[in-house]
Amino acid sequence: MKNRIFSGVQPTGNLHLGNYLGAIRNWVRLQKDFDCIFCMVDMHAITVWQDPKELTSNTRMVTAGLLAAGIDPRNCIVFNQSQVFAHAQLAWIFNCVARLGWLNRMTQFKEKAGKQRENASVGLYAYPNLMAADILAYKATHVPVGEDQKQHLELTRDIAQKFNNDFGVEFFPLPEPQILGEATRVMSLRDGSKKMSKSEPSDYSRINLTDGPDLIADKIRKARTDPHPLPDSIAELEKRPEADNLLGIYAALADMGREQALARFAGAQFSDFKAQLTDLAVASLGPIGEEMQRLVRDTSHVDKVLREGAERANALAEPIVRQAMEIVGFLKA
Ligand code: AQP
Repeated sequence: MKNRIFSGVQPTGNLHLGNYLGAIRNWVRLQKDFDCIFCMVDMHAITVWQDPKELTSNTRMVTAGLLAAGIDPRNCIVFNQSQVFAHAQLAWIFNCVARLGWLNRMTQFKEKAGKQRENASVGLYAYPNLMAADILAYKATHVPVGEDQKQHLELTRDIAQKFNNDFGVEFFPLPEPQILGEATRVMSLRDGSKKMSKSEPSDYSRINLTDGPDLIADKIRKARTDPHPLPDSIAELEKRPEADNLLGIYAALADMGREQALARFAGAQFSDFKAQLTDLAVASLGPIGEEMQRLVRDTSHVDKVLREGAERANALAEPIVRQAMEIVGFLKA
């Protein structure tokens, strides 16, 4: 049996370069060697307010992004989370397995709730338990994600371990994170200390997969940098977050190591480097963006992919979650 991958993306806005380099491009490469399940996690999305119409259209758009990037729904399962009830059922069990102390350590909740902690939804706090359920409902063994999700993956392993210990079973596997490539944490183009994110108000903080060449060029031109030429050592680069971010993006898009990219641009002015980065970004993302726009207009195709994916996902998850319910001691009707 091939190892099984589960990974998800929130339909909270347009896909950006961080989602692509940190996650989706790796998924495309892994689909040959693993059984893959890719999920539009709409139940995670509503942990912060989503306009219902936008949630529907974003779910289609994010699905279109996966397909345009090269995810093949004939080989992989592609679906939206809310269509498969097993996720919510298992999440409730995990709400009762995970400890408050564990969730209190989650940095994503702290960042997203910010100073409005008392006003954050209960769902935002319990988000990592639902994520554990997403993965373990399929007994997935590997989870390709960006660096930002590493802590949630560790929590998933803790939950699986505690469930197995509490009930004296070897039921859930402890899934391995796969954090791959040179751009595991792509930062905002406006602030090298913040990650590139769909929900950041400034569109100029990110490159969206649907941005055309002129907009990509403008965003890269206006990306924050410092006045010095690019350095010649990684140690120097790491002291300059914005330069480090742009060079990391270049290396990832060119499929080369950071050292190799730095050797190419050591001593270069940002204007020259940015022009080459723009050409590379346009060449890499342009075809994906165009295909995405085409698929977004073909809603019946996208909906069919999601419907068929949900049926296949349900067939895998339902028996696993049913067994978990029996282990817990829930009486079968
Ligand atoms: N900046 C990033 N760099 C590298 N990887 C990233 N990912 C997200 N941002 C970056 C990875 O993309 C996958 C899908 O992420 P998500 O949409 O489920 O959630 P997120 O991490 O909360 O992404 P956003 O874009 O920041 O969304 P909002 O603004 O709604 O919170 C994950 O594998 C993630 O690691």
